[in-house]
Amino acid sequence: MDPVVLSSTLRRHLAGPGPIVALTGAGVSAESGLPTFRGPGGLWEGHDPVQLATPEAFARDPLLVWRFYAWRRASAAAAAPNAGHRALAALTGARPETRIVTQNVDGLHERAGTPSVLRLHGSLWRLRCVAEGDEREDLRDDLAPLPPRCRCGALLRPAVVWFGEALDPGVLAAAHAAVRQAAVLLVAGTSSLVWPAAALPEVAREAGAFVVEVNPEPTALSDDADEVLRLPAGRALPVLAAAAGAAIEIPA
Ligand code: BV8
Repeated sequence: MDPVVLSSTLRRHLAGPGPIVALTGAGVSAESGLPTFRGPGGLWEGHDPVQLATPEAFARDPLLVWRFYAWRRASAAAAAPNAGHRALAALTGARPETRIVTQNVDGLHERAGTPSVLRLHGSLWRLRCVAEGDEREDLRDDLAPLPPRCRCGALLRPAVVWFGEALDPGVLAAAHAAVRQAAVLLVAGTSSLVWPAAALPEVAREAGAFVVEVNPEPTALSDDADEVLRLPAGRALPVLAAAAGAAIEIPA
């Protein structure tokens, strides 16, 4: 496989001062075997995930939505962080001002060792009581009988942000603050179609960040990125992290 070659401009930006921020999407977990939302295999039992990830679907059929999320939890639990997740964790270790902002809910950045991940869309590993509203971490392998219920008797739901639901304002504000400070924004594994996450690269650019897209396919962001690496995240992120000072082996 040809080595990943970075431009001198990109190398200069990565080696320079200032925080590096990564905005990641489902594509960063693709090499861990987790299907993306819009890619091949993105369907679950013939259902479009986007149609299931809504409060309306949950209200209509909580059991169906919970079967989908129980499958997502089992898939994520069986998956391992890949070289892309590990590279970002190593970068955070080498340059502690690095921030990882993710749209993913699978927990693989955390399992790779990234200490504090800004989770824009919540987590498969946290549940919320629909009556009391409180959230709790729940790592159980098996939540049967589905749909799980709170001690109070009300339904529990995945503590993720569904389509049509507002993101946590504190998390969104922290993500905006992070990208506004970024010297370099790495946008990896996202089709840049889902708002308000898709607004973050423009916020970064307007504040002076050098924006790099890592994606084997063109996206809605590609024309506005300062540099595009048409590569899978598992190949590109280790090289980018090493160029930014992380001590990691570059997979052959
Ligand atoms: C909001 C959690 C307003 C759940 C997710 C009508 C009504 C209401 C809102 C809207 C509406 N129409 C539009 C909207 C806005 C809507 C939106 O953006 N819709 C899109 C479809 C147009 N947004 C919302 O609803 C947001 N909320 O607007 O609220 C509001 C405000 C105030 C008060 C009330 C309401 C909420 C959006 C969050 C939805 N939740 N996830 C779950 O995961 O189950 S989004 C979900 O889909 C993911 O989290 C992720 O964000 C998104 C998928 O996007 P990607 O991550 O980019 O994945 P995708 O499959 O698209 O692309 C993968 C990419 O990876 C591809 O480009 C591929 O080429 C690449 N790739 C593949 N392999 C690799 C790779 N890259 C690198 N390496 C590889 N190996």
